[in-house]
Amino acid sequence: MPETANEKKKVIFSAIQPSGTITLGNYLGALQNWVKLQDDYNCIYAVADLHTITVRQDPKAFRQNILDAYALFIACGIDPEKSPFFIQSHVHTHAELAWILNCYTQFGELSRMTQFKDKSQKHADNINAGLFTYPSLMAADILLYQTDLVPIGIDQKQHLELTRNVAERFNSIYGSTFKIPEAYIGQTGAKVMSLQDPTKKMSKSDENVNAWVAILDKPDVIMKKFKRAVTDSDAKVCVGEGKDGINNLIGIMSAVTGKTADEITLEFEGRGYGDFKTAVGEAVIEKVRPIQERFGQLIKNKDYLTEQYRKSAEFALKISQRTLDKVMKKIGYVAK
Ligand code: ATP
Ligand code: LTN
Repeated sequence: MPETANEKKKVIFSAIQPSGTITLGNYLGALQNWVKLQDDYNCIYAVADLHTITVRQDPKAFRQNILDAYALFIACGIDPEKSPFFIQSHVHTHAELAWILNCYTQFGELSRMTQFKDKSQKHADNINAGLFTYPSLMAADILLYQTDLVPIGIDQKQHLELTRNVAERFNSIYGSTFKIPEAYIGQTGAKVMSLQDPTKKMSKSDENVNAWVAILDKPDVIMKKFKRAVTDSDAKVCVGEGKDGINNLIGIMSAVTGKTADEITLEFEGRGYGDFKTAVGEAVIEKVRPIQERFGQLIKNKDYLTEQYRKSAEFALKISQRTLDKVMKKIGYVAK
């Protein structure tokens, strides 16, 4: 991509943490959009492994999760030849700009982040400074590439707002330095909910494994999780108030099949929840089958993966260094 990229296309940047197995929520809410955007934009994607150590990781599992995520995203359709796709810790400008942005971000702003509040409750024994300043690193990721659009799920909107505020603040002190990015929220699968508590988002760090479906879950596991999904006592397959579980299953069905909620309601008229849950399970299994096959081949091909993440990191460094140099010069640092 780099050489042939159309300069006029808008720049897209996004990243996902390799904090465990990638879920159906990640796929429908984020990855599926990333894949679609590749033709119309200059996309740059990353595995955000620096963010991940805000929660303690086991080194061996962490290394595997990073490589698995890298291979899985390619299996889902990210093409690193078209869209540079790198590992965040391989590109040193991210940590450097994050430090600088920390000094332009207020304590009060960071204290208001709901992800920080949620995660400090969940990890009460390790409320580290990195967890608190996490949004500055995310802002650095985005701003380094003069990004126009950031495809994210609704849960990340607050972080993007903060990124915009920090960028505007910096620009107003030093003159135009950063492009002000906008959120890009896909229509389908914007928020996939937990299968066990459909008022909460499906999250890969949920301790209840039945709450989420991993893209790499075996077909029988996927089916079991859907069969156990929490619903209601209404027994009618339709979107409605107080029907969070069914609303979520209809949303998932719609996102994986492309059918509308009305079409799904019509199809399942007069049929029970059991039938519907099985059908959703089957549709999801069909959706992930080719991805799983491709993942199986890719993860064995270490040379290919290494070549791709090295090439992409080289490209990302070149682009991001320009922004970092500009920032440092404006602040008053002495040139090397
Ligand atoms: P964690 O449990 O570690 O917080 P997560 O599963 O919530 O992880 P993230 O790594 O925070 O996932 O998110 C990766 C991307 O997937 C983000 O763009 C996020 O908005 C999107 N995403 C995560 N969960 C969902 C969900 N349930 N529905 C839709 N999009 C989601
Ligand atoms: N914080 C995000 C992951 C993330 C990201 C980014 C998303 C890290 N850096 C830059 C978009 C742009 C998350 O937890 N989903």
